Amino acid sequence: MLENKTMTSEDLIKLEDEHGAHNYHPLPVVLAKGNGVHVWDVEGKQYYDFLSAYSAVNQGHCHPAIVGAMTKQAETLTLTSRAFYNDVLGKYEKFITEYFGFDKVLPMNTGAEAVETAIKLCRKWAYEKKGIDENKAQIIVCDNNFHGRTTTIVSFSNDPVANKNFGPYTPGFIRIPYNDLSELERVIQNENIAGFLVEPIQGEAGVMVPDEGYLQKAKEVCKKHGVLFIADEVQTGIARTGRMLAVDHENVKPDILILGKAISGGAYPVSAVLADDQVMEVIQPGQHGSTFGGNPVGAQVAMAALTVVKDEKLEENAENLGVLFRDRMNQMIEKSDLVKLVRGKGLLNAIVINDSEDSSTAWDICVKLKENGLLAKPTHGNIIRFAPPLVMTEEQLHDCCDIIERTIAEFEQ
Ligand code: IF1
Repeated sequence: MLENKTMTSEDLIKLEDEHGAHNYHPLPVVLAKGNGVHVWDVEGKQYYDFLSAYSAVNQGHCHPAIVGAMTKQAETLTLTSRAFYNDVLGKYEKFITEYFGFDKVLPMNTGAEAVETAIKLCRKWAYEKKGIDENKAQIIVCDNNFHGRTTTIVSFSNDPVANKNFGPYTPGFIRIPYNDLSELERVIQNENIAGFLVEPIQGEAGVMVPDEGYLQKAKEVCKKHGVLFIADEVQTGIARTGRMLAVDHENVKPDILILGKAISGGAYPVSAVLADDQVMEVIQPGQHGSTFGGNPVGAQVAMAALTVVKDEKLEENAENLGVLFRDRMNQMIEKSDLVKLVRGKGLLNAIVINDSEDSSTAWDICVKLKENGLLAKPTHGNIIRFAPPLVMTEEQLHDCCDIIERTIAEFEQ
């Protein structure tokens, strides 16, 4: 047996390198512990976490209410499959549908599975309710989308890193520019359009915030043409952008809502697809499912995690700290040649480095940030995403902005 306590970060990185597939290129830090906004590496060094496991840990690391709910349920009943009922799922389904205001939920585990579920649901609805001819349904998606890693989802990505040599690709998707209503209106004329799948803020693309009114108008256009508006809130949901859902900023109710990541506070893989009856009723027994989806541990974890968001007023905190963060960054940018701009909503933000996309500056800054006690990850070459847990205090955020400012200054010379 390998003894963790006798191994250094270097040893553990080497282990992964030798025995794990090389499908990631992590920052060279090996984490061993987390609590709230902080994580600690194997050597005991403390960091602020400014990634939050890609916005899964909005409630902070190892939140006692979430971990408590998880361990209590894990000691009682972990999994029954959906061949039998369990005594938690129904309570969770009532809880989450009331929480988000939909008739029904379809529980899954990962974000990609929930996106797949939404695609299947949309297509089935199109054939059985809208009357599109079999196998003709098309779903509109956006350039630079990120919705997960399955073969169907990467089929409609335009990122060659995500889809090159994974073909043949699943047909049935039409890609249009993000934040472009006239293209949406043009393409939606096609009578075979079943749905419009969109991220309310594009995460992987570099925290691209659309123009105000885009989501509301897009929803109107969909409604006018009998097309389902499908919001992927896997990353933007659960108070991350300063509202429970990013679509709440524009008072939009999606026809299909996709949730993942932070509905479990990062404690356990839980995802969900929500819709009203006229859509969800097209799914009948045997037509879709998952061994783990709707398991009692996940159900308890999600109820606890969503309760924490309300009890601790995380929407409000994300909104307020977001304003403060972008203020501090803008003050820094005024004096900086290296950082071009900051953008985002709530605590989903990014800074753009004044450098070419293929330079290593953003990566080098993240390595330096790590040395200075803050963990963040570059996206698309010259962009650094900043997404701390939403349980951060104002004082901690100022401390973090000081670290970022100091680190950037080291690169300016
Ligand atoms: C990785 C990004 C974040 C997502 C949206 C569905 C999924 C995701 C809008 C799939 C997942 C992840 C996965 C993670 C990197 C990551 C990410 F950089 F790619 F954009 F969050 F910022 N819809 N996002 O963002 O959810 O199946 O992973 O549970 O390592 O690939 P999943």
